[in-house]
Amino acid sequence: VVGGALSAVERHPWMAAVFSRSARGRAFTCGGSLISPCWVLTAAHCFPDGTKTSIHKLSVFVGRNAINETDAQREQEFRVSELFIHEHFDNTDGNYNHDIALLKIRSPDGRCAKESSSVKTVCIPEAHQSLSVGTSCEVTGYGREQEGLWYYSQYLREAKVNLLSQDVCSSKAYYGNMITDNMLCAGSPDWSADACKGDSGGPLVCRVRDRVFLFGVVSWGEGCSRQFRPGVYTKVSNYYNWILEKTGLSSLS
Ligand code: 4AZ
Repeated sequence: VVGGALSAVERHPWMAAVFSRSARGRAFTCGGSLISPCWVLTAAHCFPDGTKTSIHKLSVFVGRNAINETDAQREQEFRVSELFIHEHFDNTDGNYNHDIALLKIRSPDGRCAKESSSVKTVCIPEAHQSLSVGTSCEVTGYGREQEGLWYYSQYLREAKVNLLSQDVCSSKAYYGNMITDNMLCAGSPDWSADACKGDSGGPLVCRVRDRVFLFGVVSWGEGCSRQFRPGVYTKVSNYYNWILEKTGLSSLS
């Protein structure tokens, strides 16, 4: 996150961190959001091997403030028992269309996430619900604090960004025809705040009548905090029924 502030997982208790085990140990891979005790929503592009991804190499933490420090008091660790990548995820145009995936999580003793002050689920907006242009939302993540840095943030950070209209975001001065109806754009008016590398998969949340909803999944952008290059997010409300179908849950709000 660029141009934001230090957060605290208690402020965004649905925040999940996805790690993947490699020859060189455990590597932070992506952010995610806890949408029900057993399910984390993230981005499809976090899994470049697609459906061939070895789920046994994945682990998911919730309730964690730092990516490189354990916090036994707060955190809960899980393995992944199922991975659903959206069937129509497509990057042939370089724009990550349908950039959404679900992880089913389970602890070594077969449990799902347990609610606490640092671990809670986030609401999913109803199918095709949209908010008005200019709505202030928040993006969180452990990603870079500046585009040019080579390292991620050590601690969870948050920034306020405003929703942009589809027309503006797909105008020539912005992203043109890269923006599909499955995406939404958000940025700060002075381009000072944005998601950045390492924030992918993580939440863009907006408060509606005192409840917090997951409206976006960090997906892509040209660089970070560049003028006329807002952050692009997967439009979660388009996937309400897809999420119900894959999780088998009967409601999400
Ligand atoms: C990335 O590479 C990335 N400024 C994520 C978000 C944005 C840019 C890049 C948005 O993961």
